[in-house]
Amino acid sequence: MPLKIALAGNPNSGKTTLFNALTGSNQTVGNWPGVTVEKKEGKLKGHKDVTIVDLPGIYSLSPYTLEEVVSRNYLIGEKPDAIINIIDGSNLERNLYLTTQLTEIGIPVIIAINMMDIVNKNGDKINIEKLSKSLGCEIMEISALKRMGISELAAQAVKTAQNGKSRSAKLAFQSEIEEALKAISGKLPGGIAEEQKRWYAIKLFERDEKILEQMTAVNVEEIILAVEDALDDDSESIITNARYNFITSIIKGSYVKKSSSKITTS
Ligand code: BGO
Repeated sequence: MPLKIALAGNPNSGKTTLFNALTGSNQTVGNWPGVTVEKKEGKLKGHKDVTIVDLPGIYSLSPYTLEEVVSRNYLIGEKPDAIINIIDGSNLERNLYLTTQLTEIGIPVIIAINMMDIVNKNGDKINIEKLSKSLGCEIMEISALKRMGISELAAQAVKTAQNGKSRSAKLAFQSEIEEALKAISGKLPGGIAEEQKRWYAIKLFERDEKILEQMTAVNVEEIILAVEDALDDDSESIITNARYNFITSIIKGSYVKKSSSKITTS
């Protein structure tokens, strides 16, 4: 059965280097529908029936840049069989912000921690087992530049895509928000796949302009206002802060920076 695997990550995470390593010279370049953002696809080396779709480099799945909109429209609309989320291991905290969103859209995610040559050289330590547990995803360590761990990543990505099951998101928001998301989910129009309901509910809670335009008949303003009142913040910041708090808590348990453990004498 043909499989599609999307490659997603922050700009400068090494996505192009990884895409080239996974596909070799077997690539086609075009544009995403209706926009002049480049779309690259390629067959996974050694797997004629597996297509890797390179998404634009993004920091988030918000509706504010063309790249983010293209990426999320593809992920939500086309539902690839899996996502390889490449993250820069030397910049773990910042890169995980996107990860917390990719794991919410009902598609299996494999995380490829890139730049491991730099992480190792710096003497930093990532506890992969703990991080994997906290995020609910398989994690592979790679260096796209040094071509390290690429075949293992490819094999795991195919396996995950074939299996087809996404695990549920590990980020649980505080109870007021979870209750609001539940109430919003109950108001979603018919025809939305079960595994995508949480993503849509979060976007509506954030008053995502693109999703509000799509769902003009859904009125969730009262639900949002009640939470904003209770937590004394606007709904978009409430979600953003919760993501950063989650990331801080999991980094604490799974990442040790060598330099931070040194005792300074100055
Ligand atoms: C330059 N390890 C190391 N050390 N570097 C890596 C790795 C890795 O595993 N993977 C990628 N890089 P892109 P996006 C560069 O271009 O694939 C490097 O934006 C330079 N260029 O080589 O382009 C990669 O597609 C001059 O570095 O990322 C590239 O996600 C000096 O990370 C950069 C130093 O990779 C971004 C680096 C003229």
